[in-house]
Amino acid sequence: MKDHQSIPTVLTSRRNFLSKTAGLAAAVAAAGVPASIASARPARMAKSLPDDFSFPPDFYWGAATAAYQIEGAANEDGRKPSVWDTFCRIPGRVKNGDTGDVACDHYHRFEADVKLMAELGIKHYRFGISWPRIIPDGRGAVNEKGVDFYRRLTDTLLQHGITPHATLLHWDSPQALEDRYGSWRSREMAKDFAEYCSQTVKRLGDRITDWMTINEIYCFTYMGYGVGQVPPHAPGTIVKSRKEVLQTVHHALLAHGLGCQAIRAATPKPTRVALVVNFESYIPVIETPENIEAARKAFVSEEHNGTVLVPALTGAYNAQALEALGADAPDIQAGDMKTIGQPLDVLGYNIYTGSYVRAAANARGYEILPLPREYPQMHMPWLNFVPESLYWGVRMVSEALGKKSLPILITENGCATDDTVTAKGEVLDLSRVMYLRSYLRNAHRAVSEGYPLKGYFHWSLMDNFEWSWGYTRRFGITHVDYATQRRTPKQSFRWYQQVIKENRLL
Ligand code: GCO
Repeated sequence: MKDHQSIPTVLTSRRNFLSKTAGLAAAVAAAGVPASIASARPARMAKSLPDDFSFPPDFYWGAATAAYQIEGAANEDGRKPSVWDTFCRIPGRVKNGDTGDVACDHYHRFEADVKLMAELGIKHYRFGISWPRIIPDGRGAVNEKGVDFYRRLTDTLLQHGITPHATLLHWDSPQALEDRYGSWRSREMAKDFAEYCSQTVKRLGDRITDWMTINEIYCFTYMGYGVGQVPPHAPGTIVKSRKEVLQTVHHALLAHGLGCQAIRAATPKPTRVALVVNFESYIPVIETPENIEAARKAFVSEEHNGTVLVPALTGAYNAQALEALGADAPDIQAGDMKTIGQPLDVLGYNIYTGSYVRAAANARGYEILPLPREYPQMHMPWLNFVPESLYWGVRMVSEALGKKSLPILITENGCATDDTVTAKGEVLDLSRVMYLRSYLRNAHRAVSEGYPLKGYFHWSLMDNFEWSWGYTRRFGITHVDYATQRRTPKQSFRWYQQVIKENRLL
């Protein structure tokens, strides 16, 4: 409590004040003091300390899922296969040969799942719409039965006071387009995606006004077509050259741009359009001006951000990233970059981990630091515990890309833990609570310092089909017993429920 008493009570500006108290939060965190203790201030001090880890009253609390990961009903009501249905059937691609055929059976259980969301207290829900449910052949006839499912789902959400945020493509593109022209290898894909957006928004735009075009372009392009690696992502085509991989990225960006235009042209109501990116976050290993500058440089010029986030937000690939690609840079047609750089209403940010950087006397001016073998990791080989990544990712959109007032939503954040149900029927996922508390503290820091972070969607509402990991990895705050489809809220669900209720970090 000694630290608290040293907080000055007279300060010149709100921003200064909040950043000082946020600094304190970080110090408390570093000292390993639980936030609940940190915020339990003596009553006499309460008034002079406006910052008790609370969030602005209009901050969005939500949870996220994706169509293929939860819906199941793969062959019902006219849906045809997506590239993931096919990929799952290639031996050795997905653990245990798991598929999304049944997944969480959300297609049939959505009413109970929406009740669960209401119990959690979220007012915002991000979910995926399945392209092969709406247009089973990828192009051409619309399957109205598929549309009806999303009508029923969104009506139920709205009845419970939950705003739907729909992602139009979360990786499950129609297999028919893979068969026709190799999906993202063709420019045709961008046009077909835009038409799908248009048809969907025409039909559902009366009840959905928050749209997200595409989820994580990096994953289904770089990892779906990777040269020289076994791609862990559908369609799993190994193309001949790196240039062809970059071309799939370019086509996906184009699809996003054309999709934005199509949504805006088709919507019957004012709408907000977002792109969801899992851009990389670089954390200055020590917060000095030199290292912050190093983080800024890495943020814009490393290949992943330089070829996805940067063109989407600025309408140009990062020059250094392009230079590093050399002859592998994608072919760009006249007008493409303008289409790609459509103004966005919101940026969706999926953040799980990050890398530490420091200034270096090399041509790039920075170096990315390797993590030691014993660095803490969640139940996934890529998921290093780097809570500051959330703060630095948000900050760099302002600082490195100049997008100081572009609203940002954390559209995914969470972790896999090795959960089991106890004899008492509980799931005590305390490592997830630890993870969330630490990442949300960094969300709080970003908001406190005035960065335009407007909301947070936890990944995920419930355990689900974790792509090439099948059902062997659990990211939910609700446990799913896949044999019975029984849902059990975990300890983290109860914790998040209370955070939402009090609108502050606990
Ligand atoms: C992603 C996807 C999600 C995953 C989640 C955990 O970020 O990879 O958007 O569908 O399930 O991220 O890996």
